[in-house]
Formats: sequence, structure tokens, C-alpha cells
Amino acid sequence: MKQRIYKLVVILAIFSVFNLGAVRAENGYNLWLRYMPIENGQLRQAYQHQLASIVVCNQSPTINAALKELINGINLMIGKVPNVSSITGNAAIDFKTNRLVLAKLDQPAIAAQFSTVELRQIGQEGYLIKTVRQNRVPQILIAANTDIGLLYGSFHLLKLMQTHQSLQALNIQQWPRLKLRILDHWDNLNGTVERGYAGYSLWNWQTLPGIIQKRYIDYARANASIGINGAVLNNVNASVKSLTKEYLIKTAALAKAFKPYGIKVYLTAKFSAPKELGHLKTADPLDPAVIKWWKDKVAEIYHYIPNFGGFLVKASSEGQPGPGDYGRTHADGANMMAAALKPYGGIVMWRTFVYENKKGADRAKQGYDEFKPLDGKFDENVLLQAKYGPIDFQPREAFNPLFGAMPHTHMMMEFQITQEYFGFATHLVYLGSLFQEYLRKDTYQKGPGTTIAKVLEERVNPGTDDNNRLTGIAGVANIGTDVNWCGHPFGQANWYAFGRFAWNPMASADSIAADWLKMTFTNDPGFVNPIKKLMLGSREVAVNYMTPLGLSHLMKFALHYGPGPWSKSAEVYHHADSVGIGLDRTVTGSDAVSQYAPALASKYSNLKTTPLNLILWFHHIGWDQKIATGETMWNSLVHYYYQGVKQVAAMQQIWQSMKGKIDEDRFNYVTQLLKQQHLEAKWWRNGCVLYFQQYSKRPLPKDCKEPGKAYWNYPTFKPDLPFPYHLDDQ
Ligand code: GCW
Repeated sequence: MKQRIYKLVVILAIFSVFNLGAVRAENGYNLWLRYMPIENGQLRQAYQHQLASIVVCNQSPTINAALKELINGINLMIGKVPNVSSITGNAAIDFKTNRLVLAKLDQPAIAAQFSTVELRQIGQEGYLIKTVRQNRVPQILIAANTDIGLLYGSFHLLKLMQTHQSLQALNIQQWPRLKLRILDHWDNLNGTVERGYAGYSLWNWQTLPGIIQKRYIDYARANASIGINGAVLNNVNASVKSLTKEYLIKTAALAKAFKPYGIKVYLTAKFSAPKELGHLKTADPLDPAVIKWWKDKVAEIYHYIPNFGGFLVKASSEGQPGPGDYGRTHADGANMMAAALKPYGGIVMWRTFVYENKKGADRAKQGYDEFKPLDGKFDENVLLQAKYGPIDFQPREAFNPLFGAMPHTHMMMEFQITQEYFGFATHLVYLGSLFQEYLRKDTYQKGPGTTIAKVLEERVNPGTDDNNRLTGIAGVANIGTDVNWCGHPFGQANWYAFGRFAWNPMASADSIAADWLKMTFTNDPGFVNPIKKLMLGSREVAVNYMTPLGLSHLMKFALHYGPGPWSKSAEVYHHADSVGIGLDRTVTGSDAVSQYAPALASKYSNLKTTPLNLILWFHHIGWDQKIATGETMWNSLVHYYYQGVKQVAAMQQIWQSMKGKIDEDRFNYVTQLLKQQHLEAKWWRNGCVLYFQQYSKRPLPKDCKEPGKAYWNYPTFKPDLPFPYHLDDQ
């Protein structure tokens, strides 16, 4: 009996130290910062040895955050709290006893460990990690020019441990390629989130500024771990209330909480604020009273929020007020705000998402038509924020021709992390593949090889040094109050991937997925390899069952969930008729091709040289015409839809074979989600195939089973029928 109790105590002790076992209940709250115990004894021992103590030089809230993260992470992973000492001023570091050193490069002894090239590269936010030997004792050095660089470097070291890598011979140089790496929250002040599918807004305006929830800090930690350095707190469909004193004080509390993590706060600014808040008669950007109103407002903002980042503006777009209301240009509007922000180092991110101004025109052309003539007219603290495609965050679009057409303007990318057009938080869609696809698109702006990544990184003003280049990228956040932050457990991967691509636009979706899986689930290659493959294919799978071959915007009207090719608004995107399907955007049609560099324009003008996955974006193709698949247009289209459904079934199968490899709760949740995704993929396939068959009047290819009965009543089928759960067997 005694012996059994003893054994139990030992087992419990091991459990409490290491929290062992893949079966530990998990709810996803800890994201990729779980710091699971290292079960490999050899590796754990090596880490224990290498990280027995930490020395930091100087202290600051940011260094303290780094230290806290390191102590917690190391303790959780290897079951030992490192000894921590700090050195202030110029006191020498004892290289004999300290094994992990966090130090700034202004210390000559630290800088001496690195080459001049290394020192030059990293700038204000980068870091160097190196294993150096002093008196034969290996030391790990994390060095940077700034405190935030040290925090980023600390997260990098923790990532190496979480992904079970050796720390024996580190030699890492990292620095962000883009200056602004921002999450755009479309959060309303009443707590709802526009296009948010993971609960309510994180910001509890009612309890701010008094209450700083732990969740805010965990949000900041997660962002800092991937280098995100800015957050726009509120919806681009803006409320002026966020600019009132009451709300500025609340925002200031968040800004203060985020500051140690290197995150600046931005707000959206409603163009009509001078009228709505200031009771002026106009919001005309050239009116002196309006100019003064914004100047005073900005001064007030900086009074409360000294590290305020600036404004994000959606103007003259989807009913939002803007300079167009007064016959002024976007440049007039943006520059007026930029002038108010400039004395404080603030910036304006001005969106290019406009499409209603020319009725009946091809929507894909409108952003370019409105902004191209303004190239070079924006002040130096203005960036244009353009979506990756010219329409609207579709599963696949041609890239936005504004990238490559604005050499004299700071261009920043807008991705959408929330899955507005990708099955919300129900479908497993890894967007790393999408980010990679667009960032690597060749714009030909300066000849072949001018990728969008290069355009984003480009220095617009000659003479600006690297640290002052105004470059950036934004992602519309998929974060809410759901316990796992993102709704779908795999939605977290998209937040993570966005950060990694923001840090390095030429990063690889593949290795990002691997890192995320290891940190979020397990290092077991039996899980990581097949699930990484599943993730990498998942975006294409969704394209196949939603909008294959360059189709777009077939989603149910307004809600954007489920199929709706029959809605009037969708018809303008697919142009299906008795002859064929697709939009002619060549010179015989809307001529959108002419907005691209000549090499691309001619490529896209010719069906034979248009990439297969964009043929219906650029061409109207006859139903019986043979396309590059070797089949007719009609048969190919149907096959893509059927293929998409089969692929989701295959994803389900792969997931099932992972049973036991990860915790039960997340396993079961993803199992349910994939089942639902399969159901909805069929909903998409059946709806679209039967709808388009009305036009093609062709039979389905022989290997495709007729869609389920629920759709045989088409065309009386109403788009607003409730979700077809009975599709289960069809
Ligand atoms: O995709 C559309 C969304 C709107 C959104 C708009 C935009 C914030 O359906 O909900 O509004 O884009 O990007 O401004």
C-alpha cells in the first residue's frame, strides 16, 4: 500500500512538473505559446544546461516582458526556473557563469561578437542570436539595438525550443522587411465585430480604462511573438465616438498596456467627424476650419496617447463619407489628415477599396482608375492600403494592379485573415498559401522579378534610410472573445502566418505551417507532416468547391456564406449565359488587362497563356471549348466542384487517422468542423453546378453523380432556403 502511494506521489509530481501527456485537455487559449514539456530526455538535459541562468543588461518594461516570457517558457518546457541576474550600466558580463545573455549592441563587449554586416542589417527591430564560446563555455547571446529587438529575439529562442531544435551552434540574423505590421480590427464600439466569426470584440470599452484584462496582455504577447507591431482597434466603417475624449482615454489604457510589446495603437477616422463631432458645416478637406479641427483633434489624441500610430481611413467607399463628397481627391483628404499627424510622427493609411463611383463599370478596374492618376500626390507619411485583389478578398483573384502601378506612392498590402469569403470560422483554410501566392506575384513594375513583396519593401523616397522607409502590411483580424481566439482551431494558423509574412514577405507558407503545428499541437512528425500537407492544400480545396478557375463573388449576397451565384449581384461576376461563362476583361471586354504591365496584359489577353486558375477571371469561355485541362469548359468546371468535395472528404480521413496524436477536445472539435465543411462543400457544389447547368444545358460528365434531390426543384430553388442539413446523404 505504502509503495503504491509512493508511486502515485511520484507520478503526480512528474505530472505537475511536466504536465505530461498529449492527452492534456486543451482549449486553444494558449495559441502557439503553449511551452509544452520537452519529453526527449537528452534534449531537455541539453536545454537545462544551456539555459540554467539568464543575465540581462538594463531593465525596462519590454526587457521585463522578455524575461517573464523566457522564465515562464523555459520553466514549463524543461521544468527548471533559470537563475536570473541583471547588470546595469557598464558593468562587465561574467561570461563564465551566465549562459543566456540578453544585451544591447551599444555594449562594446557584445557588439564585438558580431560582424559589421550583421550589426548593420538588423535595424531598430531586428536581433542577432549567436552561440559564442568564452573560456570554452558556450553562451547564447541575444543581442539587438533596441529592447523590442530583444523581446523578438527571446520569442525566437523560445520557438527554437518549442520546435525542438538544437541551441548548440546558433547564428541567427533577423530583421523585419516591412516597417508597419498591423492587425486591422473591424470591431464596433458595441462589441460586435464586422465579419468576425470568433465571438465579440476583445476590447471591453465598458470596463476600460480601469480594467486591463489579462487577455489584452496575452493578445500583445501573441502579436509580439510574431513581430506584429500595430493594431487598428476599430472598424473601418467607423464611428466618430472613438475620437471622443471618453474613448481616447479608454484607448490610451490599451495603448499603454501594449507598449512594452512594441505594439502601437491606431484608430479609424471617419471623414465626417468635423461635422458630427465638431458641428462644422462641412468636412471639406480644404476648408480652413476643417483643417484646424483635425489639427486640434490630433493634438488631443497625442495628449492622451503619446505613442499613437495614426489613422486608417475608408473614405468615399461603400457609403462612407470622404473627400469625394466635396469634389476633392483622395490625395486632398489623406494629405490634410497627414499634415495634422506629421508633427507627432503619425501616419495615415488610406484605403483604395472603392468601386461605386462609376456605375456599371467593371468593379475590378475602379480602384486603379481612381488612384493611379494620384501616384506621387500623397504626402510622405501616407500609405495607400490596397487589398490583394482588385475586387474583395476573394478565394482567388488576379492580383490588384495598383501594386506595380504606383512607383511614387507608399503602397501597403491589405490581407484578410478573417475568413469572410472562406467559410467563416467553419472551414479549414490555411491562408499562408494565399499570402505567399500574392506576395510572390510578379508585377513587372521594374521588369521581371518585381514581385509584390519587392513593391511593398520598396523605398519610395530616395535618400530615406532603411529604418525610416514607410512600408507596411495589414491583415483584417480573425480574433474575438472565443476561448481559442479565432473560432476554428486552425484559424490561429492564419493569424500566425500573417505575422510571419509581415516580418518577411518572402517567407515560406510550408515552414510557417510546420512551425505553427509543432508549437500549437505536437512535434510528432506523424502528425506534423500529414497535417501540414492538408493545410497547404486547403486553400485550393476551398477554391475548388467555391469559385474554381477564376470565378469570384458567388457567395450568398451580403452574408457571404454559402453559394449564391443566382443573386443579381453575382451575375455581374460570372456572366454565365447560353454561350459560356466568365468575364471578358480583355480589350474586347472591360479591358482590365490594360491595367497591368504590358508583359502581363498580353499574357492575360490570350486564353492560352492565362494561368488556368484565372481563365474565367479574364475570359468568357464557350461551354464546349476545350481548355488546358484537356476537357471542355463545362466538364472541367463540374469536375473542379466535384473534386473540391472529394478533397474535403480526404481531409476528413486524414484527420481521423490522427486520433490519439493530439488532445481529444481539439481533435473532436476539428472532426465536427470538417464534417460540416464537407456538408457545405456539397452545398456549394450542388448549388453552383445546378445553377450553371441552367445556362450550359449540358449533362454532367459521366463520372459525376447527379446532385441530391434538394436541388432538383431549381429554378424554384430560393437562395434564402435554410441551410440544407439534409445534404448529409447527397
Ligand atoms: O469585403 C467587404 C466587406 C465589408 C467591409 C468592406 C471593406 C468593413 O463585406 O464588411 O467593410 O469589404 O473592406 O471595407
